[in-house]
Amino acid sequence: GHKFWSTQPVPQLGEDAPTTDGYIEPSKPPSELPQEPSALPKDFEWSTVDATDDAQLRELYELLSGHYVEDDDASFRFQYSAEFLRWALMPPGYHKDWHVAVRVASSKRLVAFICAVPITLRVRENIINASEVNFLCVHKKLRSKRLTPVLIKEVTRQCNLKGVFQALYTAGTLLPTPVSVCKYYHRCLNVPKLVNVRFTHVPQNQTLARMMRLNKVPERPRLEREGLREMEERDVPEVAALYGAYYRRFTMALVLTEEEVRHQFLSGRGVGPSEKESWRKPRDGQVVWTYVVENPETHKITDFFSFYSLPSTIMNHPKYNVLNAAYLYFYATTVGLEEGADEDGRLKKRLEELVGDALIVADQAKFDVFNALTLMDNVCFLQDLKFGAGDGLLNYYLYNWRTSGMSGLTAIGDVP
Ligand code: YNC
Ligand code: MG
Repeated sequence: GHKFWSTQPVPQLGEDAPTTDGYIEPSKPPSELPQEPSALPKDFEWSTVDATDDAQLRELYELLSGHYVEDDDASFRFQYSAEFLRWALMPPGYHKDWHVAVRVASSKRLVAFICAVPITLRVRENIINASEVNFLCVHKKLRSKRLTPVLIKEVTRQCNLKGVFQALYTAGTLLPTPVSVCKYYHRCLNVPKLVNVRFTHVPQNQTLARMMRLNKVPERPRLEREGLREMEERDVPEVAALYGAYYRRFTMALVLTEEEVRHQFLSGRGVGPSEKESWRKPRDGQVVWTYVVENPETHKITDFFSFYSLPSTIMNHPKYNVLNAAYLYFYATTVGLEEGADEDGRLKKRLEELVGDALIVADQAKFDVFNALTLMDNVCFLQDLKFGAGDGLLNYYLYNWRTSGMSGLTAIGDVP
């Protein structure tokens, strides 16, 4: 049984699918909310991580790189960079109170963390002022002490105090109750390294050389002649409009303002000169890569794609200690979407061109592997672009919102 989750406003496992969408518990006025956080075990105290302070970001980086999510056989552990954390924790309208930390009272050492950031979420026709909860982490020495429910209740209280009563979150763990489940897919780029660190293996009927040949990608993006270039500040309004039009097609999606588009696609780009050939060289601290296609005649933006950098620590390997992984992020196109129909497969072909170019940019930027989930329109191109199914799943959850499972297209998650 779920001692904690059975008390929370989430659909319980095995419950009948709802017939209408809506909240589970009504919102409360501030006066009815607990004014103080719950008590922590003796020797610990509530705190925050100030994401504007590099020293505190560094502390969070240290906690997560030692204690955050690992794969099933403890070979790889996510290693979010400090720059990534700054980008993820400080979107437009972020609240520092939502970056909830637990510290040792005497030493102030950071031992647990959870955070929320504001989002606008559309689920079917409902637009929800919600939060996205992420980076829940408890130091390995403090596991199985029921600290997690205390952290979740505190981040919930902080969201409630700002008038937010719904949340979106993902986890590899199965909890009550996913709205959607995605599978991870992987596109090998640096085959010898991936084989060496046992991320993948050479199939029996193959050789390493053949596997390398099969996975080789061209050196220059194919859409360069059609106007592929890095996204710039002046593209924000058009990219926002393109995003809005494309994501209307999905059952569940984030709603992004222009300010949020700027943050998601430009602010995580790191520092350094912006050169014409910059797709060849990552900038210092670059977290996100965003490319647009500008039609050379009309100068309209017809497509964009983005991916982000999330390395993993390779545990116990004599030669390599970091796996450089790129993750497909948002993308959109206008090609093949006229009338909403795609009878001749133009959308599929265009997405193959776009994501194919994302692979080339990622390969030039020295990523070892390119990952994607079975969400949005990804399923239509994963196979032809030589992605292979991984064994990881990612469950998507909504807090205090009832909706039936997401069959068909969703921008966040896809029921298998
Ligand atoms: C998890 N990932 O089931 P029951 S994902 C939520 N998300 O409760 P204890 C989780 N709940 O079943 P431990 C969870 N994992 O008895 C476990 N639980 O009802 C539940 N790993 O607590 C679990 N990060 O403290 C059980 O467990 C209760 O010491 C047990 O700690 C768990 O960020 C954890 O995977 C995950 O650091 C912190 O293992 C620890 O084992 C750890 O005794 C490595 O807890 C890192 C890791 C999780 C990544 C993520 C999303 C989190 C979402 C949290 C839910 C948010 C709800 C919405 C709140 C805002 C609402 C508004 C408005
Ligand atoms: Mg615990």
